[in-house]
Amino acid sequence: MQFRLKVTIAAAVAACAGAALAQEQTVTIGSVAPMSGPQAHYGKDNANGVKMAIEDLNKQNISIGGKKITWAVDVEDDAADPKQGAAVAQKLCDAKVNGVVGHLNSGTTIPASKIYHECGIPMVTGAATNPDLTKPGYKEVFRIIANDSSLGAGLAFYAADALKLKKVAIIDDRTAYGQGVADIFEKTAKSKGMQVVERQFTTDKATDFMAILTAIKAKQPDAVFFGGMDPQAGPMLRQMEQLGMTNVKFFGGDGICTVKLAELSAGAKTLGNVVCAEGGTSIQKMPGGNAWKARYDKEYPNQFQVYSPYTYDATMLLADAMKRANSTDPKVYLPKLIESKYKGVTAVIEFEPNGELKNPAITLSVFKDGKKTPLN
Ligand code: ABU
Repeated sequence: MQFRLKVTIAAAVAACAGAALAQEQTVTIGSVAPMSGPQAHYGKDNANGVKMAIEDLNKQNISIGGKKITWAVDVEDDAADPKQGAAVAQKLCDAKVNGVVGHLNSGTTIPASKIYHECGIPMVTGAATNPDLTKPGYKEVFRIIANDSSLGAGLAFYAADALKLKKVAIIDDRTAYGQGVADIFEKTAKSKGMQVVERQFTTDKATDFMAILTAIKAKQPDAVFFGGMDPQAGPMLRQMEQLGMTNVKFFGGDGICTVKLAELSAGAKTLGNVVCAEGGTSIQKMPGGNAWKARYDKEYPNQFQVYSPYTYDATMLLADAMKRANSTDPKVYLPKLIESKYKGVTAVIEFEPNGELKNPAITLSVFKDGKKTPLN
């Protein structure tokens, strides 16, 4: 009799524990960016934004579908490499993560988006800006930052209308981002009557640009436009100074609009010639941007670059759609994402039918005394 009572109690305890477990669930968000190699500083910044959002979500004691949610992040490294990006996307599909924030580079994000589409996992990028990303119309793909059509054209308008520049040379790194944004700049610059006196190419691994800069110098441009990232832009600015190109403006998109550019240009005076464009308003003008940045800096000192407010918002946006759907199942909450009207740190996020951000802003910045300073 005593034995039977013990068994009954044990069974009851086990059932209660099972019931408690059944009421809890871990929701995992994949965060993908280059975490190694020359672009690791961007990746760290992106992952920090996701981690901050995950911490905030865990403080909110959120229940979805009757289950208490523990929020988790799976940080993956695509090394800015399209093949590794595809492999990581497949890994996250196989792991059945609940959503993805990323990738960072257009060259990894575009091929990865097809994989997320095929496995039905929503992805939100706050960094990849090539307009081709949303052209296939995959319903799983969202971007919460202005794309290169705005960035490249905005810079060309500024060069022509505000600075009255006439002759420009263009360099790109042959990546999906670098080539794409350079093409848009070139087309717009020509439409504004500017003369493109030279077009040169490099790679996203190069650090020696003396040969192409020498060819460009001979054409006496008023400005160089560079489609690429800061690990190239920094040394390029140093080499422009060495070649005496100290009066030549230097334009670029969000890929060079980082805090790190000042460090990578290692004191070159040409940093003062930079005009860069990034999607969104400056952090100082974002609603709650200064307070958010102060929290970020406290938690991740000296790691802020450019996209972390967007990866923070992207994570919160996924959680918001899950809450509204009362489900963490990608198939169930996906239709809620396109209907988002989420008041984030960066903006009120609403989408066009193709997953692009509605009414994206852009900000132009210069570097004053080595510090990135918004013009608008
Ligand atoms: N948006 C610039 C850096 C990321 C990319 O689009 O490749």
